[in-house]
Amino acid sequence: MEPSRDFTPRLPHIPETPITFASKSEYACGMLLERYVRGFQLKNGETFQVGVGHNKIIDFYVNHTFVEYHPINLRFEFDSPIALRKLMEGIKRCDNHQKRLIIEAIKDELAEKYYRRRKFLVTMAAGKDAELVCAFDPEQFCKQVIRRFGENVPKVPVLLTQFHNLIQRA
Ligand SMILES: [Mn+2]
Repeated sequence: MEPSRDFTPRLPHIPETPITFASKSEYACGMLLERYVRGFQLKNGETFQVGVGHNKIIDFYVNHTFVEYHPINLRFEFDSPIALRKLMEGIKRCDNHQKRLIIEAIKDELAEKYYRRRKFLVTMAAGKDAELVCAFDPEQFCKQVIRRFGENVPKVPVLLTQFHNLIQRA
């Protein structure tokens, strides 16, 4: 049988690969890494979901750098539902500008705390020179990871469109 000439390789669908993604956005991150970083391939435990001890894993290992994609969602980040309720109640009557500043400040602080906790684990597992990049939204991931490690990478707005298309397709 002749191989079909109109065969075009496609990205693997999630169920066809032994790799399982925690979320659609993590899937998008993984696909962009494979698309743009030369030689990068998702491999469980090696370049993807890499154990760093204490039952913790880091999403990706790219060019000798640990990469964690972790969007900050206050509803999941707050350990205390009472504290979250107080915060939401407290900012109810603030104007939008004040609301945005308060939420942003809390998100920034939680992101910083998250980074420090993860950096500690990475240091314990791989030494003090091990680098960790935490991206807290798609734009940071595109800028700090894909633009940095990729080759022939389009500009950030184009990358972001691809990111969102991948999420749709996942
Ligand atoms: Mn993650």
